[in-house]
Amino acid sequence: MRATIWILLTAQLAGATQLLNLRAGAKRESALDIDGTPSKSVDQMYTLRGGAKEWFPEVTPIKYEGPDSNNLMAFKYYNADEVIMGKTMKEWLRFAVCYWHTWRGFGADIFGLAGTAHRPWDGSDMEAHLNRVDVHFEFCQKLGIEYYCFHDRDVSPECATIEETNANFDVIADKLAAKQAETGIKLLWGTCNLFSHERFMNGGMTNPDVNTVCMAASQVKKCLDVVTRLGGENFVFWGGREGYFSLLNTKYKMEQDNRAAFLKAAVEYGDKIGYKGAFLLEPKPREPTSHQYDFDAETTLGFCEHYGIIDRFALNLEANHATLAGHTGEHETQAAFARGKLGSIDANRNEAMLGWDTDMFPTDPALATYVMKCIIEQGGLQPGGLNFDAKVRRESTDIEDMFIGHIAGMDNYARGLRAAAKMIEEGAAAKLVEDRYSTFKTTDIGKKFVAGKATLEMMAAHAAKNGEPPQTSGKMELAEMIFNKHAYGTPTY
Ligand code: XLS
Ligand code: CA
Ligand code: CA
Repeated sequence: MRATIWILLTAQLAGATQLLNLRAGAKRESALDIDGTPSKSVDQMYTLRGGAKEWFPEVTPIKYEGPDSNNLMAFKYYNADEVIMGKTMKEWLRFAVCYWHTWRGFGADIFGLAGTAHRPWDGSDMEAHLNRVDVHFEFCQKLGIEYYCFHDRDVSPECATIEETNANFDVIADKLAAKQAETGIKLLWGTCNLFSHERFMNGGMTNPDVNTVCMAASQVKKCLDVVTRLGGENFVFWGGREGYFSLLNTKYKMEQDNRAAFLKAAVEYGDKIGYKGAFLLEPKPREPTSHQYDFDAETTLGFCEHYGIIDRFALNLEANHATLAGHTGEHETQAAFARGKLGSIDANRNEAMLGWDTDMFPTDPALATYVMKCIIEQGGLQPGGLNFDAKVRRESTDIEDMFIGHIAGMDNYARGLRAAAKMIEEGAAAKLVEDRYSTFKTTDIGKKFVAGKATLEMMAAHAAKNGEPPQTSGKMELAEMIFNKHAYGTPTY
């Protein structure tokens, strides 16, 4: 059975490589600069040599060329070492490439399970897994991205026994460690896939069968070992199947209790083995379950507070999950920021006309500006970062598109950083908000109220004495005008 699959895969791989070479020829003319002149680097990159030492031989490291550049394969706003408000851009932004969409995604959707993308690094045997490590680090290096993120099962296969699975994970970890040392690229976070295997159809941490909960525990234990070994700066829990489809077969409270017990056990184990990173929970309201327990930022923080684990967890937020919850990415960022729990960002965006998780590259200047404003105000995102949990559209089948998606996302956030810094330096936006709440600072009753010392009688007496307050404009259009001036302003800075 395995041998047959392997033969099929090999044949498919050979076919895919050929196909790419064919596409190579066909696509040459389309590799143009914005102004229509042929771009040498884009043109040449189609000559892919799958399996050769260099996977993207014609792509030279992407450079900053400034806002006036017409080169598609250059940064217009991201200038890694430029200092903005006391930190370099790369320190503020801490970009990461995600392993799952980038190397294991193939353009599948629910109406096209076979996908559309044929990559020379596809394959499911150990050789393919090891090859992908090379592909990955070369890609990160060429983009100048210094971090990456993975699920255990993205980097390493699930085998017949736990022993075999873990042994293979160690082999991959050896290579990841060697490549990290060679390139200086670091692990932003690791996580466990507790949702794809059929054993997790009823959940991982919240499975109704304790034997399956233990399978999840075994996976988390191993992944924590590997992430610790690789110096991972965060460990993420995203509970894709930690929720329910039907309340009629679900012990709601017990599942929440179990999840808290599981998370406590994971933190304890991390402490025991000397894991130094942060623990993050990633909210998402639904999909694949109809209700996921970590619904949104507030719900997740409430859960942590209720179970006494709030000091050990922060949030990893994703814009597309925010919109699924009926919020905006801005709202979720602010909700976490306000509680001092803005841990890391999965930088993507949703498609407004669709109701599911589209994980598109983050190209919205307003969202990037708002997120970067919060990040600047909290003095940075470290140990978190901006992870591109994003995939090229299933129609974007060229390898070039993977570079372009990342370049566009990086430039958008770099532009957001520049815009947010200007807005903060200018001060008009902050002044508008400060003025709006000024009575809490300028009146005795306001100061007492903020200090928690105003009784209801005191406040009623104040109202009786003061009478009707003057009408004060909320200045919403002005706030938007100031914000847009920066977020969408002429990009000359
Ligand atoms: C899925 C999530 C997932 C997490 C990591 O919707 O975004 O990819 O980021 O498990
Ligand atoms: Ca995510
Ligand atoms: Ca997602």
